[in-house]
Amino acid sequence: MSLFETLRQDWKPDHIAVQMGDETLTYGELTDRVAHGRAWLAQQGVRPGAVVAVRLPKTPDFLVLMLAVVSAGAVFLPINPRSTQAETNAIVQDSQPFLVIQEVPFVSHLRGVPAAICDPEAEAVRLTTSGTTGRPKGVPLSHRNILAMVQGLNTAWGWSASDVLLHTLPVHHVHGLFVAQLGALLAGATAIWHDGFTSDAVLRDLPRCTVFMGVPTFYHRLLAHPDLGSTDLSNMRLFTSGSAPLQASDHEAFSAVTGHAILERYGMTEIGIVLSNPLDGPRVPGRVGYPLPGMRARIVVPGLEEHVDDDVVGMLHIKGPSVFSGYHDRPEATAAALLDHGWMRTGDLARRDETGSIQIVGRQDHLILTGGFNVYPMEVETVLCEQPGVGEVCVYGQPDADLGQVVCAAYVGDASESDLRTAARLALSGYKVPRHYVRLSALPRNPTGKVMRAALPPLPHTD
Ligand code: MLC
Ligand code: AMP
Repeated sequence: MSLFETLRQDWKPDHIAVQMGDETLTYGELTDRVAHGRAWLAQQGVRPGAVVAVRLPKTPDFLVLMLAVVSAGAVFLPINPRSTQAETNAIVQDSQPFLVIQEVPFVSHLRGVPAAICDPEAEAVRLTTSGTTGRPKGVPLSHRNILAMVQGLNTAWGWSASDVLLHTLPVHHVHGLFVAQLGALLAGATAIWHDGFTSDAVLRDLPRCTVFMGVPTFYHRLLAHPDLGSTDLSNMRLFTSGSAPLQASDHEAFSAVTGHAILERYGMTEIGIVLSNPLDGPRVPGRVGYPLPGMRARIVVPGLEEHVDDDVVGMLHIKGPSVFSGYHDRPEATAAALLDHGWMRTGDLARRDETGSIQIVGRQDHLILTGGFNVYPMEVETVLCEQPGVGEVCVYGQPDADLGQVVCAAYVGDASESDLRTAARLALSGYKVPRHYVRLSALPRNPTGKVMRAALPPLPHTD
C-alpha cells in the first residue's frame, strides 16, 4: 500500500489532526485540503515521480502540501525554511526538482483529484544530509521504507487515536516529520504544533498532551525551568529523546523531577528509527535499546564484517525494511555506506551489553551533533577557507551541556574572528556557524599530515 492510503485508514473526520495557535484542522478538513492540493499540483503539471521541493515555514499548510505531493505519487523534498539561499541553491542544484514551492499556493477553489496508486518501492520523500564532502546528499525514501518505520514505532510505542502529541521539532528531518508527525497521523491522533521549541510554551501545553518527542537539548532546557516540577504531567504517557546522545544525568534528573523515564531511541536519515528502549520495561540511561521489529543490528570490527564480542566497541551496522537503497546520484557514497546484503554502515561506534541493549559511544567520522542538528566540518571549513587571510581551517566540536556539542573553528592566518563569523553567517544556517574561533600559528598534525582534532584547543569554559 502507498504511504498516504495507509496513513489515512483510521482517520475520523471530526477528530482534530493538527492544531497550531488558533488554526485547527480536523481529519476531514485535512483530507479535503490534501485533495485540493493534489488538484493544484496536477494543474502545475506535477506527475508521479516528479520531485517537488517545499521550503515553507512550519504551519499546517506544510503538512497539507506534503500529503498532497506524496499522495499524487510525486516526491516530497523538504528544505529547511531557515537555510540560506546558497544552501537552498545547492539542494535545488543537486535534485533538480520539477517545482520549488516557497509560498503557500491558494488552492481551495480547485476540485480534488483522487490519490494516485503508488508502487510501494517508489520514492515518496527525499531528505537531505550533508556528509564528508560538505555537498548535500539526497536520501530517497520509498513508501515502503517510511511505512516500515512508522508502523514499527506505532506498535512499539503504543500510539492510539486518543494520543495528543506536542510537536516542537523542525519538520524537514526524520525526527519531526516521520517519527513525530507521521506517527500521529498513522494513529489518527492529534498533534499540537509549535514553530520551534521554547520551554515556557511547552510547559504551558504539556498538561493537555500525552506524548512529547525531543532532542536532548529540549530536556536539558526543560530541566532548567523552575516550573517543570509543578507542571501537571498526569496525562503524559511518553517522553522520547533522539537525534543526539541524551546525557544520563539529564535522564536521571528528569525522572527525579517528573516521575517520567525518558524513552531514548536511535536513528538516522538513511535508516529511519531502528533501536529503541522498551515502552514496558526498563529505559536505561545512556542506552538506546534494542532493534525494533523487523530491524537487525550488528556491531563489527570497523572496516571488517567480523562481529565483536559483547561490551566491545565496534561499528554499528543496520539492516531492515526502513533502510534506504542509496543516495540520489551518488554511486560512490552509496557504495561506501551500503554493504552487501543491505547492511548500512552507520558511522556510529557502539557496544552491546549482555541483555542485547545497545549504547552509542560516538561517531567514527568528525560529524558534530549540535542541538540534534548535524554539522559536517568540511562544509563549514570550505566556507571559511574561501575568506581572505585564512590559510587553513579545522572545524571541530566541543562538549556543551545545552547543545551537546558546539561548533568551533581553529584557523591559521590573519583574518579577524568577526570577518569569519560574518562570512559563515552569510553562507550557512545558524546552527552551523562556529561559536568559537581560535587563531593558531599551525594546526596540530600527526606524522602523516592529518589534523589531530583531539589536540585542538578546548573551550576556556565548558559546563
Ligand atoms: C535553530 N537554529 C537553526 C534552526 N534551529 N538554524 C537553522 N535552522 C533551524 N531550524 C540555530 C539558531 O538560530 C542558533 O544559531 C543555533 O541554531 C543554536 O541555537 P540556540 O540559539 O542555542 O538555540 P535555538 O535557536 O533555541 O535552537 C536549539 C534547538 C534547535 C535545540 C531548539 O537546535 C532544534 O530545534 N533542534 C532540533 C534538531 C532536529 O530536529 N534534529 C533531527 C535530525 S533527524 P544563531 O546563529 O541564531 O545563534 C535525526 C535522526 C534521529 O537526527 O535519530 O532523529
Ligand atoms: P541524521 O543524519 O540527521 O539523521 O543524524 C543521525 C545521527 O544522529 C546518527 O548517526 C547518530 O550519530 C545520531 N543519533 C541519533 N539518535 C541518537 C541517540 N539516541 N544517541 C546518540 N546519537 C544519536
